[in-house]
Amino acid sequence: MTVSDERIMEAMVPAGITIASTPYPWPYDGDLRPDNTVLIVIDMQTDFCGRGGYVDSMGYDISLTRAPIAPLQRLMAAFRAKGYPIIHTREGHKPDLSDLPANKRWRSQRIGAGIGDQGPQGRILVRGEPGWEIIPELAPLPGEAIIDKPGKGSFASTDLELILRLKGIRNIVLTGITTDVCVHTTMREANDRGFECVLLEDCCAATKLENHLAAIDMIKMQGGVFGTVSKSEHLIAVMMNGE
Ligand code: C5J
Repeated sequence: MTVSDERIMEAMVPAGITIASTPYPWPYDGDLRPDNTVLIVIDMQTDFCGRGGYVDSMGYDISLTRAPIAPLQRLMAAFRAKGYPIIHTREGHKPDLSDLPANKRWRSQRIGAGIGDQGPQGRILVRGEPGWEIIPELAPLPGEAIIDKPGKGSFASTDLELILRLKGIRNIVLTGITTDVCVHTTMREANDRGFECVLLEDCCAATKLENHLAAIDMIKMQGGVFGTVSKSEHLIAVMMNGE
């Protein structure tokens, strides 16, 4: 980088409030407030991180997808204490499976975790079943929106965008599971709709560590192709101390 490149980069650091993140401080323009910023907690359901749920039934190690629980508890406490909104999502299908594409069901059946089939936590990924519930450690509080989605992205076939626009939200903090599937899909959808996104890497996880790391790396390409990546401690420090 030349001296003039460094000057250009310095001039582009915004004057307002930002958090340390890679590849750029977030949000890009320093406009971080409780009334324009939301935390989205994606799919922290028994099916994705509990014993006998969908991910467990597929044979993956749920200690990976449980790793974000403690950091998320701290982050959610900070959001609630400072009056920032939280939105939760749940992946799942109607009991009659009318919103379950045949190919999604077929693919799950092939690996022994058929969506809609009976499992130890009730019918797999079906709304209203025990496995579909958000885990008690991260239970939503009354007044926090819950988005039920039939797919991987949180915008497809849901009213999430309407809710965000009506609230005046423009900054989105992305967390939850899994980094490479539902979190990434939601981040891409949000970025394409003009939202300013940060993913908190300690508050996300995948069914395979390499996929979590690769998904994080992808965000950092092209100057932040979908947004930027940070850790919860940086955001909590700014929210609690105004640093
Ligand atoms: C998956 C999700 N991995 N919540 N869903 O099927 O990421």
